Amino acid sequence: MQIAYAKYLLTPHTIEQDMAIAYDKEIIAIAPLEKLRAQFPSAEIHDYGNAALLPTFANPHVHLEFSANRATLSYGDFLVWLYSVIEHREDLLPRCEKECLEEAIKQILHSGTSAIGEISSYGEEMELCAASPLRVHFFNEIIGSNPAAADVMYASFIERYARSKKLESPTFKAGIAIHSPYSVHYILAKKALEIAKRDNALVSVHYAESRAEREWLDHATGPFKKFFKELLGQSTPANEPMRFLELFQDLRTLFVHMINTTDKERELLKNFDATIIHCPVSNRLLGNGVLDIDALHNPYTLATDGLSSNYSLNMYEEMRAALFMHPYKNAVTFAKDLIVKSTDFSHEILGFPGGKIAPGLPANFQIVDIPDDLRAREEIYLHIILHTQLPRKVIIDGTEL
Ligand code: MCF
Ligand code: FE
Repeated sequence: MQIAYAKYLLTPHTIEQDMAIAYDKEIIAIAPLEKLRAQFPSAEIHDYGNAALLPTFANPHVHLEFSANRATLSYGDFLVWLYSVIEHREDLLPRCEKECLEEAIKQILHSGTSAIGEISSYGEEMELCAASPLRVHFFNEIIGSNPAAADVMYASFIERYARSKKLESPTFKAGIAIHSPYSVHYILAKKALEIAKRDNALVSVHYAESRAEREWLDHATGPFKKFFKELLGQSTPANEPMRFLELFQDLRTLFVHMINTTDKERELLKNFDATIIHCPVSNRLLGNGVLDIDALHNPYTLATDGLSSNYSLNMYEEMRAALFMHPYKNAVTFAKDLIVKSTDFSHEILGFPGGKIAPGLPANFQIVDIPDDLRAREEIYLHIILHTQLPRKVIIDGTEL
């Protein structure tokens, strides 16, 4: 048994002062330090002093396969980025083998994140994900807008999905990713989603990410017209947006980006089991703009996206970006919102227990330094986001990293 004390404990919904937690692999009790010391006299005690103890984060949308990217891919404009992915994919992905993947996972863990939603197009990182201390919801991606290639793409998806199903455990779950409405043929999406329905699998889909996507799907014009004609010999979009969205009716889905949605689309999703995944840094770098979070009818949460469109997988960086990209939101209350979403809510949507400090949950928590001169207690969430580069300590399943 161990006991951890910090001046502030964020459950994360409430701020408790001068409370400690007793834990082994799980959190056993929450009480004042003296009480726990008397109850567990042989426990090892960690006194972190002027710090906050809070749950670890979940990052529901990453692409670990792209973790070798620093400056290979072009930023600035979505289509320019996409052309650069096509051009460099073959040399970029093989650059991220075991060592590179392990480094990315290590950085995720050390920045206070213990659960991820991993979007995987080849499945090479599957075993590493399953064996790591991270909780991983592993989304096997299906892609392919050309009907001629549909069978090959479907077979590859089914093989990877089956392989991930076999690896399922309390810390590893198999999910399904439909890449996007412009890149997945309607029939292919439908078939993959029938599997999701059968298995009650969680689904992830990139939707309404760029203005180019909107122009292409709505009017078959814009920069995607040339892209599809030259690279795939295609002159019509793979999907009609509303018909595509209706495929997700009876599923649990993470809709990623959602910047350029219409009123009608947002209305339709109202009655779906849908969560919006907001990736502000990725959206900024690819020139896609800012998600209007107040226009959404569904709950949203935060993610980094991959190193294919971000400089970091650290959720503190992402929260700072979100804070500054929504300048009309009250910084104090919005900061609390971001921390609650990134801990409790993101664990809930990925289907892993955690994201809260409560007895019976895994002992997954982090310790962050708090400025000595903090006066307004309720501003602690904001100061955590402003001042934390990395947590001082990260504890996963009761063990310090
Ligand atoms: O989320 C970002 C930007 N939007 C779309 N796709 C990706 C992102 N980062 C990586 N990707 C992957 C995607 O999963 O890049 C490929 C897919 O495998 C793009 S399609 C050639
Ligand atoms: Fe993505």
